[in-house]
This record gives sequence, C-alpha cells and structure tokens, in this order.
Amino acid sequence: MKLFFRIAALTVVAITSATSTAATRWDMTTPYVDATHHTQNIRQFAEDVKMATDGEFEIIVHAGASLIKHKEIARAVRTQQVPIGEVFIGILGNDDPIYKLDNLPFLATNFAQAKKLYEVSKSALEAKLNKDGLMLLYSVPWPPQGIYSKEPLTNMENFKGAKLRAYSSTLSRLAVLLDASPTTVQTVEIPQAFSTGIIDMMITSPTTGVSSQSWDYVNNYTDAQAWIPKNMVIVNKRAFKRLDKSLQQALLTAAAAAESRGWEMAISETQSKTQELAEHGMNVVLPSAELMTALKAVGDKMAQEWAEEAGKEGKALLAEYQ
Ligand code: PCA
Repeated sequence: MKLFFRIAALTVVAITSATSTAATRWDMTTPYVDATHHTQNIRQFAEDVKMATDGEFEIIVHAGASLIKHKEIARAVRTQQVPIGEVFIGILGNDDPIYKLDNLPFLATNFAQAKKLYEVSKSALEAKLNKDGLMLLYSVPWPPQGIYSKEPLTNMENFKGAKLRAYSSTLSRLAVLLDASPTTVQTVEIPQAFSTGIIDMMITSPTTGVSSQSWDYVNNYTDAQAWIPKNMVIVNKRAFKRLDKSLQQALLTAAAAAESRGWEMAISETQSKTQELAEHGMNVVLPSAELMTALKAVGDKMAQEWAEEAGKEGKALLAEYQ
C-alpha cells in the first residue's frame, strides 16, 4: 500500500480510476482528427496494448488536439503533463535541425527513400529526444506532398506573391524562396483560411487535401511528390520506466506493429486519396519537367542551408543518405 501511494504521488498521469478496471491508464494527446490514417493507426495501437495486457494497460486517445494544442504537445510530454503524444516532426523545426530534415523538399520523394532517410536519421532523432527526457516509440509518414492552387501551376511565376500555407519552419523557408508569403495554419483551420483569403495555396498530402475538402477552395492539385514528412509518437522516459516490464514490452511490441502498419496505410492512402481528389473535380496533374527542375534547384539550396545549420553531424548524415 505504501508503495502504491508513492507511485501514485510520483505519477501524475498513470492514474488508477474508479471507473476503469485498468491498473494503468495513460492519456495520449494527438494533433490530427480521426479522418487521418495516423489517428486510426493510433487507435489500433491503443487497442493492441489493451489486448496484450488483458486490459491492465489502457491508453485513452485524445485526438484532434482536443487535449493539448499541437504546438504544445512535445513540451507537454516532456514535462509529464501527459505521458504519451504524437507530433508532426517538422513542427519542432525551430528546436533542432534534426526536425527540419524531415521536411526538406526533394530529398526523399518516394517511400523507399523516406524509409532510408528515417533509418539514417533515426539515431540522431533519438539522441535529441533522449536529451529532452523523451523516447521515440514509432514514426509514420504522410503521403507525398503536392501543391494545391487556384490556377494551374505552370512555372515558378505562379508562386510569386501567393499566400502559401505553412505548417513548419522548413515549409516557411521554402515559401520565402519561392517568393510567396508563408502563413501558419493548422489543418483544422484550412477551410476557414481559404474562405477568408488568408491563404490561396498550400502544399500538403492528398490525405489532408481530402480531410480539408480542398476542392471547395482550389481547383488544381499538382502531384509534385515534394517530400514525405512524418509524425512521431513520443513517450516520457520516466513514465515509461515506471511501467512494469510486461507493460513496457506490450507498448514496444504494439509500437513496432503500428509503425509497419502506418507505413502501409500511408502508401495505400497515396493512391486512394489522390483518386478522391479527382473524384471531387480537382484537376490532378503531374508537374512539368521545367517546373520540377526549378523546384529541385530550390530543394538543393535548402539541403545546403540545412547542412550548414546542422554542422558536422548533419553533413555526415546527409552524405550517408545521399
Ligand atoms: N498533412 C499535415 C502534415 C503533413 C500532411 O500531409 C498538414 O498539412 O498539416
């Protein structure tokens, strides 16, 4: 009993509730709504943990930033406000260059390359998280990022002066290099940002294009496959250590399954959601060779800038990937 109280006092988040039979309950905070594969995958992950522990360990998923705003999720997990959460890696770009790498345009543009970039950068990512008292559980990509515009995208001039939605510092930098003006808009606010004229262009996945009903605001989707960004599920290290060994193991096993399932989901969404865009009347096109060449040149410049910022380790990492 004494031990129980000590644990209870230390544990802000793993509460034993009178209404639940689970001995350990974790609140999990995630940024995206149920209509995304990330959230669906997380719900399955929570279910797997519960099954594997005979209901001993329950993870309550609070999706769509309902518990904590996206920008604050990483800090909330670090400070043990919640033991576990999901974030878009790129949203942490200002904290460390390693988080920017995930959004660099035209570095990894298909899933095989994205996997390789993940493998090459994983230990640096884990090291940074570890320093902050965090642990990487798993990471899952979005489908490749394409360009949503009112007018057909024919050349680089089309970006000039555009009000381009940005979801990370890397994407903001890209906007500036394209002579567009970046505006930060969260996914749930996309429709309103378009309808009030705060943005008139965005670069995101077909998944988000569908969930935001982009066809109501723009007519053109240019399937540029510009980069493949990822989300990551992170856990507070101390909260993890306090779990019984068997619960730790259940969490890790479910995480490994979620990672491979999530990658498969992203791959199949790429096709199905792009098709959905077309079905809603969106003009889905591939970029011209001329446009791609110009965009890739901007990508190269950004990779160089990144290597400068990330220093020796960053350069080595990039060299290993390339
Ligand atoms: N959707 C999220 C992140 C990347 C993506 O495809 C967004 O647009 O914010």
